[in-house]
Amino acid sequence: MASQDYLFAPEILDIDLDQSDAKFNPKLSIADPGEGLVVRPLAKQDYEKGFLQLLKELTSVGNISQEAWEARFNDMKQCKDTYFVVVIEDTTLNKIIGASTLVVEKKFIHECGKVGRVEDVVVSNDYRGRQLGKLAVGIMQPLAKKLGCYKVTLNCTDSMVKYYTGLGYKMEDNNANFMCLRL
Ligand code: 16G
Repeated sequence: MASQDYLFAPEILDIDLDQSDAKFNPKLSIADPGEGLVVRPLAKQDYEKGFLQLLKELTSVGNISQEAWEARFNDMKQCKDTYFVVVIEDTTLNKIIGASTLVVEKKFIHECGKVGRVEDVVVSNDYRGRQLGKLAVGIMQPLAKKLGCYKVTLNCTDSMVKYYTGLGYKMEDNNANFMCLRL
């Protein structure tokens, strides 16, 4: 296989899922996420592996040319230590079937602290029942910790609140409202 251009160094995913509030039964690890599956950073070559088609299961994606894809990928890669798009590939089909993103936001508050934002979590409907949603979200916690974040946040629909609560996320008393102004 031609060498892959990864968004971030694969060694960064050398983390222990046991440090996540998400509990797996049967046990899963990043090195062994299930038969035929691999967890790794997004690669430039994933344009050919259905990454954008997968995102369409989450929301609108539109038509993205290979040129536009590569430009955005390069931009994200250049923003060092900021974008961590993690994918789950079914290597038997060369297809991306799950993904989640950690965006690391640098702050002045909390002594120049960092906040991890979990974004664009999606697992193909065809792979339900294999704990892969839990895996995609569960990875983000030890990853954010390893990258020095003091908290991880996400926004979701009302129907998903219970799901994320089960993975350790809480509505904070004075800070639970996600507000949005669409442009
Ligand atoms: C969900 C996603 C968010 C994504 C948004 C897209 C998670 C935890 N949350 O809220 O990351 O950006 O959907 O919705 O995956 P939009 O197309 O309305 O912006």
